[in-house]
Amino acid sequence: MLAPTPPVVLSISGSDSAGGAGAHADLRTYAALGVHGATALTVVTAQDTTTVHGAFPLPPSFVRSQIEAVTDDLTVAATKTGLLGHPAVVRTVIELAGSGRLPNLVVDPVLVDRYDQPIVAAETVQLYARELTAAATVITPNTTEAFLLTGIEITTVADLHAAASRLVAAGATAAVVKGGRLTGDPIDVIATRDGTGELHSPRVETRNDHGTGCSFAAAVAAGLALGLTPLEAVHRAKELVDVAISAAASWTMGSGHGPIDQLAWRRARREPTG
Ligand code: PXL
Repeated sequence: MLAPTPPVVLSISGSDSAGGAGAHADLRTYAALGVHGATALTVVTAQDTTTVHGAFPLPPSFVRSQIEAVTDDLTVAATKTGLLGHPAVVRTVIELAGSGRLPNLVVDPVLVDRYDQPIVAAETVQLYARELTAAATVITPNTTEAFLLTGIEITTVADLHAAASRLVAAGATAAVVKGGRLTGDPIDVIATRDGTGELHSPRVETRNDHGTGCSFAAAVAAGLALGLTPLEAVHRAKELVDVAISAAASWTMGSGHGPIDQLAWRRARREPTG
């Protein structure tokens, strides 16, 4: 039987030596959703589940070479950006997106670490706020990143709505502001030109949450590549991440924040229930 060719999604993201986040999380998400993942690596990190011991940015010109190698040959249906780091890499993405080479661009603005400390230069943040947001089909900041991009301090659900709307006003087709760090059950807010809506999920008690944001954005990109609308892709991405967090909740991998089980989503759809 002839198998159909899967759509290709390109991740422009960093590598996590412990396999929890970055390109590693993206590729497991693509495998779970049945799309082919290609990568342009931006930064190679030496990290375990507790600490980032070092980060080695690849030369911006070589990041560009990887993107061009992939897009010159493969038909890319969607692109996801994670940790871009250097402003020159952000400029490259803005330029190539403007020329139509990076369709269905999902921007996960990786600007701070899990302790909210900045991990990129101020110039990188400005480029995201002024130009990359406008190029995005979907942008997926957490509350701190949304503050850096919009200037709106987020402490309430109403603030999530305001920040998501602001990002759409700035030119994104859709924006999801992830409110997981607010107290109570996690609420994310999605804004499109049609208005805003909320996505609710139960809070799962687990240390294993590394790569959650990467996986969410990757799942959105995969959904767009498969022909879903931004709203549909976001809802399915949220489902995938919820299933992946629950499935890995009791894993004991390393002494810190372990990975989530993106492939559980695929298993759940294959195994008969009841
Ligand atoms: O989760 C954000 C993130 C993205 N990309 C890389 C990372 C991390 C967090 O550690 O290492 C490569």
